[in-house]
Amino acid sequence: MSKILVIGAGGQLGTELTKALADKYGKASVIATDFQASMSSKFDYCTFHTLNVMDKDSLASIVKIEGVTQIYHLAAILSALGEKNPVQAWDLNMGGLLNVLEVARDHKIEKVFWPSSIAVFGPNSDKDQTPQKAFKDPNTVYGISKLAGEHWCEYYFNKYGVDVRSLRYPGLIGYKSLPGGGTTDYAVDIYHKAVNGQKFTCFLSEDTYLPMMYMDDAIHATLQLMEAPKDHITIRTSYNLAGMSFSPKEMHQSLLVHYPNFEIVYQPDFRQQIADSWPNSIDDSVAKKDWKWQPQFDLKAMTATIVKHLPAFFN
Ligand code: AKB
Repeated sequence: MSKILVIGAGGQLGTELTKALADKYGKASVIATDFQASMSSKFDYCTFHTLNVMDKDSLASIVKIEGVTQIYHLAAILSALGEKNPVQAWDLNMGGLLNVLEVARDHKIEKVFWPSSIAVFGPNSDKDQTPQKAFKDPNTVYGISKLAGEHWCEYYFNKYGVDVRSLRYPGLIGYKSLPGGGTTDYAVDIYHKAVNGQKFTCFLSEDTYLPMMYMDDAIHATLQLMEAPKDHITIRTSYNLAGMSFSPKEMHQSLLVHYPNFEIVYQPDFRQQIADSWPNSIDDSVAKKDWKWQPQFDLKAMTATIVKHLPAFFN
């Protein structure tokens, strides 16, 4: 039986991915971990340990005691928060990944998943339909750590045979947990304001296009990548992944269909510069070819789903 360790399970992606793994492989197969002990309340359906990924000995000990065979390492400091604490972001994003790769190598872990991001691209990358192998000059600490991390993943695969797989997620949008510290997170907060009848102040300008993805698509892509036969995986850095692209103005329009009085004001801040350095849209044809990836949600479908479920979820 597989034993799947999720690191950073209490975060935005971890909350939903851990549940999806338990549904797919069985509750007894999943071990959730988070550095905050209070997150245990989210995981009454599976084993939970408090774990700081910077503590390599504790990580190795959980892997040994639980007989872990796969690791999903999701803990990271995102782009906007990273710019406020650059050294801390680098330490966690790089140090955490290296601990996971070393433990995976020592304990002969079968598969590792690690998320990269569209943040690996920079101001001089192609803006539209950014190709898999586009020039990359990230200008955030988060983006630099993700680009370096991608090369570490490829290195551990080539040198030690660690089967690490990775996706360059666009901005992820879900309603089951709150995001923390990202530049794309306006697209999560906006739903909470609309549903609660409040005005939304957007920290990006109205025409800022960014690649985004509904959480269900991100979960499907992750499970699909991890299930793909090893010889189908041709990218050992990280796969481009696309769902949809839109601007805050288009998002406002999609919400006006459900909340005709919903108001938005624009007050761009330091996150505008981060967003301006990222692509408008992504070419994910290599993922489509290698493991038959296909997104299901566009902006209209995502908005209809979220406004239907969010009120009940948070009340
Ligand atoms: C962020 O905005 O920092 C993240 C990302 C695109 O990786 N959501």
